[in-house]
Amino acid sequence: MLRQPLTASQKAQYDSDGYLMVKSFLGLEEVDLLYSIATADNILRNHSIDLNDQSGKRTKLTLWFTPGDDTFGLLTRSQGIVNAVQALLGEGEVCHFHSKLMQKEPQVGGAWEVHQDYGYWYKNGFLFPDALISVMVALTEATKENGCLQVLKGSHKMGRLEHNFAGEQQGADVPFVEEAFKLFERVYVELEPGDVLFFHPNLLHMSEANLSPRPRWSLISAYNLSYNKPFREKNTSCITPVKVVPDTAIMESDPGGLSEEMDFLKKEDEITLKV
Ligand SMILES: O=C(O)CCC(=O)C(=O)O
Repeated sequence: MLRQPLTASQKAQYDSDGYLMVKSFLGLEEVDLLYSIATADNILRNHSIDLNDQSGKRTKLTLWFTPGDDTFGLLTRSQGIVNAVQALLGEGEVCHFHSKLMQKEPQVGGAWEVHQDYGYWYKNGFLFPDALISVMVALTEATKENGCLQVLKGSHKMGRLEHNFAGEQQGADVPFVEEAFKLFERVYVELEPGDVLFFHPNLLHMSEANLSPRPRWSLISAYNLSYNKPFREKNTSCITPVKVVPDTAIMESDPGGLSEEMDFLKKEDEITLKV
């Protein structure tokens, strides 16, 4: 499927709200392929790690750095996504920091504390938050009921807040979060499979546990511009320009999952986790 380039008004919306949702950015056949690989792939399952929220509920994710030639790698390197990231970040070479497959299982999928992604990434030593972005691709529907992402619209304008451990996650400084809730509109970002959400690393966001009978799976990929060299990050994918492939490569590829050789995040690395 060929994707439309983002317009100037979409870029203006991202700048002012801190996020941009694009409906049906992926076609349903692409999502079906990705979701079927995600749910069947043993390598993805074997490399998943659990992160507990404050109530001890488990959230499962699999994170890798360098995008490969598998179907997920082709998606994250595809022209349409890279062009959209470029349009939102501006000049510079687009690099893939990491991707994580979020597996929010029915009844158990844990919550995510209120945080900014830059609350984590600052600790990796990235100097320029505006050169980073998260791209969430919905593989299943995400609703209020199954714990969709919630954002505080416009909160990225506050800049970076302090973050502290909350369970096994990082949470933004509570008094600042309380003030932010008074000022900014809370938006439940409900997505259908194939919808994509781009969001700024200083946007405050969170999600509740999935207490519904339905799974909520998504892929969240983080991108960076190559000039933004982190001084505490050993992995170099975030400063290696993406080898772009045409959008059509996703469906033309031999549908395959990730390789065992990939640089997956391990549980012991979690201390520096950005996830
Ligand atoms: O998928 C979710 O529910 C939240 C994930 C999140 O907040 C993150 O990855 O930064």
